Amino acid sequence: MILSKFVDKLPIPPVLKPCRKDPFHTYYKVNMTEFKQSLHSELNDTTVWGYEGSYPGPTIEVESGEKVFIKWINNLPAKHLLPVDYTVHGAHMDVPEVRTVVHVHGASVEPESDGYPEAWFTKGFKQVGPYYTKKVYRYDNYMRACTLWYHDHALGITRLNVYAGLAGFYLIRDQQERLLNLPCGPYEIPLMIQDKSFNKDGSLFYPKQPEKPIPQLETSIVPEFIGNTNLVNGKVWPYLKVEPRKYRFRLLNASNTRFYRLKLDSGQFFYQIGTDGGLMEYPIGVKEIMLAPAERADVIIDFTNLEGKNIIMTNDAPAPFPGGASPNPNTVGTVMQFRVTLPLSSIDTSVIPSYLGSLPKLREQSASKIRYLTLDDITDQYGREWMLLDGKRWDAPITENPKLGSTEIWYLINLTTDTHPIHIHLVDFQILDRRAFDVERFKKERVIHYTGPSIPPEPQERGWKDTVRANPNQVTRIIMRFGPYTGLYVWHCHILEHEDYEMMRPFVVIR
Ligand SMILES: [Cu+2]
Repeated sequence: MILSKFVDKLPIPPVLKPCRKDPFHTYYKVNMTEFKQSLHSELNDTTVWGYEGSYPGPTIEVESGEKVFIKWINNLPAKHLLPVDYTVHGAHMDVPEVRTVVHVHGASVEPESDGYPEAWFTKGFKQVGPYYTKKVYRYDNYMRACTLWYHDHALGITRLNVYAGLAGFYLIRDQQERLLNLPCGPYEIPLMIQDKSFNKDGSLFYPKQPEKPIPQLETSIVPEFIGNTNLVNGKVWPYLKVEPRKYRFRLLNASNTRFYRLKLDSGQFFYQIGTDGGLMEYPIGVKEIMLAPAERADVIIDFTNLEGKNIIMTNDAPAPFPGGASPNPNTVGTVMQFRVTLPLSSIDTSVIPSYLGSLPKLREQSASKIRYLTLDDITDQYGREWMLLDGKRWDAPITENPKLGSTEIWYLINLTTDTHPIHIHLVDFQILDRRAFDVERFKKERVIHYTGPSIPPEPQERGWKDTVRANPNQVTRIIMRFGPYTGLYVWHCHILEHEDYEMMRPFVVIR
């Protein structure tokens, strides 16, 4: 059964209300529960997990510099909604099946509040992971305005917890951004894009086995999850009625594995104004936006003079990326529809500024350490594909130990055939370049022989990033400065099926 497109209105997640707010701090409580929600009007209501009874979770909006405390509360059932693979690290039979820990993706946060994968907790904090330290997380939000998101990060079941619905937006605002007069209020809308598949009864489908099942195992992790529908803000193929004016959209790819290359079927431009870490220096007009899992793009779409038009946002990124099949235009090649059918309620005085603000550039010469880190593809004891970072498993001793305040360049040497979105907690980085190299020779000699010129980051990536696409056959170089906190964090591939199966490493910032 193929669900009809554009029959459901785009939901817009509510903005979370604080329990307390005074000039010095803001306090929120966020409950995780299981409930039923309509994800498409032709489907029975679907059992999902969400924050504060909402999937996606409510949007958390904070001001730059605001001190925010959040008590994340697990009120989920003891049995997981989706098939758990007990052979995966941290998800063995010795831990409770349902564990949660929340990470605000892209935020610079003290280590105790960053959502370390082994700092999980169960319902009522009855059981906690070995790295659990506290109930109430603290967010200093000293970063500039940017589009972040929060999601679950529990070791070994992140893919299942996020797929079940545990994700929401976290927006930081500031005065500099306000002065730019960007589209705001009802004309600023977050769009969380995800792929999912459904069983006939409307329940979420997540595979128990890969395409070639592992006979020894009842349930096995899959090397990637590719759904057959697209959802935006928790609805399959929704529509949004818009006025003939400019809108600002915060685009987020919150899928487990699927990459999106978004276009508008009207052929019109997206005016991209921001990357993962906030505003770019100048807006750029682009016909397509590429988003790997966890990447964001802050864009303006101008519907002025398009009264009566229907515009479809499409996707033509192969899945898995880049070697997989192209999406069927009738299904996952479609994302959502904009209908320019609302009357103009007031004159559009918002602008697409020609200049957004200065961006300091991190200089290569300022780096005190260079790390060469491979992305590897090997095979586990069951013959399953096994992706590692620098040939090491999650519980191998820590090898990345940057000094507080120091600048480092990381060479991400991709020896696999997939693009991996590499995410580093705590810091924003800049992409220096990508460069083709001889993979086979590297595997033999462990030396990089470049086979092509250095390719600068795409214009869409020229800003602060926290997730970078490391493409196959390329060395991707990023530069970042570690701080302002010391302590234990993680870096990992954001394909959640990879992250859950060892493609994640701890790192420690030392004094
Ligand atoms: Cu990966």
